[in-house]
Formats: sequence, structure tokens, C-alpha cells
Amino acid sequence: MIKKMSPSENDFDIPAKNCHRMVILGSTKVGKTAIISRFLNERFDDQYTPTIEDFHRKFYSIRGDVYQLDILDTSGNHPFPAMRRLSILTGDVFILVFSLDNRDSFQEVQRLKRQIHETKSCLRNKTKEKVDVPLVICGNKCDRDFYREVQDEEIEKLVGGDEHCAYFEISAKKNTNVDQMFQTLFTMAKLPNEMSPDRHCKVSLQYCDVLHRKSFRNKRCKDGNAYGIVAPFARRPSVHSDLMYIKEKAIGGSQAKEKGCVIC
Ligand SMILES: Nc1nc2c(ncn2[C@@H]2O[C@H](COP(=O)(O)OP(=O)(O)O)[C@@H](O)[C@H]2O)c(=O)[nH]1
Ligand SMILES: [Mg+2]
Repeated sequence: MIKKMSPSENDFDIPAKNCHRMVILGSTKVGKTAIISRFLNERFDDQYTPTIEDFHRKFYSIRGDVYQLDILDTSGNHPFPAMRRLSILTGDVFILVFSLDNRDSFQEVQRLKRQIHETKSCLRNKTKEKVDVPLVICGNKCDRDFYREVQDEEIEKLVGGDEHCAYFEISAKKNTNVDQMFQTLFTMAKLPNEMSPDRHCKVSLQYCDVLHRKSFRNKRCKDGNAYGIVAPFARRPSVHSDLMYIKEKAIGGSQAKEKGCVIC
């Protein structure tokens, strides 16, 4: 028998209801990539490397159920408004980031929140007040509090009274509040909060067979009921796949639930 060393992602056969996409938006240099790097590798890099658009994928096995989380790390410039609209349409949960030391970046988050509600309300045929999109706003770089340009009252005005929106002051650099922010986001989205980086055991793709085991015990994993695997070299789905994904999510119901995730 030939044992496959690196399985095709199709082998995982994850139901569509367990496939979700997290989209991170905000101006350039506010720390979006740094937050995603904390999420995926628990690392921080002081160097700035501009992002064009990065796509990541993570698989989880949580209490016997398998999940797929796609992560879209956006550029912040968005020279093509249609691409930003597509990112919003395909997103299930959102992180909007501004830097506490940069007023313009806060104004961009105000615009983005409005745009997400408008775009999602069109898709779901609801008024923008009624659309429920799980969304966390992050005021990043709180380690640089000395240079603060955004005041609490303005933040309260943006976030207050919206039960689907939470606010966290975080530092990707110092890892302050980052795990709490992810836990809240997943809880708001009715996803297991074990998806947060501090709540599961990290396993390499080599051990992907654990995804279909009920539990996994090894010396490094105290809790064998939740583990996550970052897929190396994940490719961003094509525009066609994105459109199919949007259609499935919009139709919802049994038709979408029976099919597996759109993987390309
Ligand atoms: N002081 C501080 N710097 C940060 C923090 N997060 C990111 N940075 C730095 O800000 C710059 C831009 O970060 P990056 O994640 O690339 O921003 P992006 O363009 O929004 O993806 C980089 O030099 C990071 O090292 C933070 O929490 N505190
Ligand atoms: Mg970036």
C-alpha cells in the first residue's frame, strides 16, 4: 500500500456548513498581517512587507467535528473596488483594524463598517440595520499609547448599540488581547471558540489523519479535543469559485449543507 505524505485538501470532505471565511480589512500599515501572523504562527515581525492579498487556510478538529477556516488578508489600498466588494461578499466574519496612533485609519474603519453592512444587506435582501455580520473592530498598536490619536468616545459611537460588533484594543506586537479578540469573534459567529490560537493544539499537516479522529493525545497536547492544522501553500480560490461560494451561502438551506466546501 502506498501512503500519501501530503493529502489533497479534497480528502478532508468538510461539510459546507463548517466552512467559513474570515476577512481582515483596514488601511495599510495598521497591523493586519501582524494580527494574522499571530493567529497562524504566534509570531510578530517588526519588518513591514506590503501585502497585495494573502490567502491562508486552517483546518480544525473540534470535539469530533471538522472545520475549514479561510483567511483573507487584504492590502488596504484596494485599487480595484470590485475586488474589495468581492472580499466583503465572500466574508462570513470580519476583523476591521485601525491603528490607535492614526486618525485616518479610524475613519477608514468607519467607512468599511458601513460598506460591509450595505453590501451584505443587498445580498440578503435585508435593511442594513437588520443585517447581522459578526465583526470585531481592533484598535491596534495599544503598546504605543503615547501617540494615541483616536478617543474612546468616538469608538463608543461607532461600536455602541450593535450586538454583532465588538471592540478590542490590542497589540499584535505584545500579543495583548489578541486571543480574547479571536474568541469573541468566533463566539459571535456561533463558531467554536477553540478556533482561537490559544484554545487548541497545533498539529502539522503531516498528521492530518487526526482530523477524523475523535480525540488526539500526545505529550504536547493536554486537551486532545481541539486541534488545528495550517495548510501550507493555500491558494486563493478563483473569482468563479468565490461567486459559487457566495451563491451557496445566499441560498443556504439543505442544498448548500449537503455539498462539501468549494476547494480549488
Ligand atoms: N508598535 C507596534 N507595531 C506594530 C503592531 N502591529 C504591527 N506593527 C508594525 O506595523 C507595521 C505594519 O504592520 P503590517 O501588519 O504589515 O500592517 P498591514 O499593512 O496592515 O498588514 C509593521 O512594521 C509591524 O511590525 C503593534 O501592535 N505595535
Ligand atoms: Mg499586510
